[in-house]
Amino acid sequence: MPSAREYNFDGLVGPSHNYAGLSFGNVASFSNVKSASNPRQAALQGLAKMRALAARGFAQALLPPQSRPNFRLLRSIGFGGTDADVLARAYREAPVILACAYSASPMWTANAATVSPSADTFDGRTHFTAANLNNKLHRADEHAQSSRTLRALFSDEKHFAVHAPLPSTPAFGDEGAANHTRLCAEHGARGVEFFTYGKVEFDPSAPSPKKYPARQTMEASQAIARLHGLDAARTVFASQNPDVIDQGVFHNDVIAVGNGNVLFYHEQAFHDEAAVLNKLRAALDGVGAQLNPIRVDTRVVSVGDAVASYLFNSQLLTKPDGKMALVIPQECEENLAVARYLEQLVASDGPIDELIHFDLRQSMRNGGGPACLRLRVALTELEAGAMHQNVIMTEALYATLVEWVGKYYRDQLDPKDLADPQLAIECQLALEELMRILALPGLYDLT
Ligand code: SUG
Repeated sequence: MPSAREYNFDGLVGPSHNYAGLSFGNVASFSNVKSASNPRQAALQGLAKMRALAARGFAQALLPPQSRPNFRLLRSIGFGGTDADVLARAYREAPVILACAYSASPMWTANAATVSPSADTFDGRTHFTAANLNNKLHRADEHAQSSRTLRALFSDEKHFAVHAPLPSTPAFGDEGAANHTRLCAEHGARGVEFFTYGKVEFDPSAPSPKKYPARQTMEASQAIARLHGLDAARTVFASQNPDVIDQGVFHNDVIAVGNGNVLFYHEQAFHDEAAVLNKLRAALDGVGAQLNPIRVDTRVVSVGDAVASYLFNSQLLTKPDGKMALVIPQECEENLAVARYLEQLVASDGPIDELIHFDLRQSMRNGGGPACLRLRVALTELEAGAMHQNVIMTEALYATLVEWVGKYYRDQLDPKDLADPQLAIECQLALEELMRILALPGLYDLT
């Protein structure tokens, strides 16, 4: 069995990062609507996380932002003329749709795709499917660039397969890795792929939320598992608890995270907790691993505290000594119940013995914590060598990108700024230079 490392591909925050309240069901997005954002700070906060984790020896790379505003979207719905005409009329007649076209949401790369490492798939290649994200207008077109980006980074078909996204229709609502976790003895070994969903499109009697939308369907999860050629004995599907979706858990990664043989989760995460644990135990047994569940009880941390602090939207990273570090947002330290819980967690002699916290406030205010900001791709040494190298985080790349951000990013964006045609030009210039920095000349179609 070749050994493998888990690369975390963090989303580089784009220059149009703003707060438009576009995600019904995502509490932070809704509560910060129309406040001023700071794209420069957002990008620097994300880069600081990448740099610090790379410096600690974790395998760290990035996924570039997408081209904004999305003129294709605006023109397809009848806004015509010059680019400046399109922006002016869209701002006048449909400001929310203009905000959708400007959203920097591709920064949350956990939603970019679902990834199955080569150890799990029928043909021994790493499989990717970009998520259609069809539940929200501002995210529904991301898959086109996400697929293009993945094909550019993972172009060697001997090692990688990039599938077309699922059909963009409610039955196949797919939100990528935000509802997918892989459990295993070690990254290079065969693992168990664990898919969670919020509703079953064709079974109205199945559990589903009442207030907020369920973004991932069972039908989508099953389709991905088929496309990636996963073995049924090593694949587990489970329903989220619809009641927590209605409390703001719009993706399972807001209430659970897995790494290695550890599943760190909230008592109320799943519709049927006991069945989930039994299935995971049995499947892991088949790959010679033993499930290590870390359950957080409601009486210790309420669902409300979990959503407010993003305790579970953390990254669980295996360190060279085999112990794990939990990468958390600063908000966890500011929530009394969560901070107290974490203190006791790292002292408990369990698998998690360290907390690494980051200030990711710019992203958090749109409902994106450490885990939303990264896509995990476990790669063998051979596969890592076959991917595009210039997206791997190094001190040199960090320094170049900090300078690039300083040159192109504004430090304040108000809702009215989206009408400024200069902003669109700045965004385009920034990406043109980024293509050079990352040595990806055909990355964007900027025609
Ligand atoms: O899809 N927020 C994102 C946050 C994604 C978090 N991802 C994971 N949990 N994996 C979303 O709801 C807000 C945009 C705005 O309101 O301006 C937004 O899209």
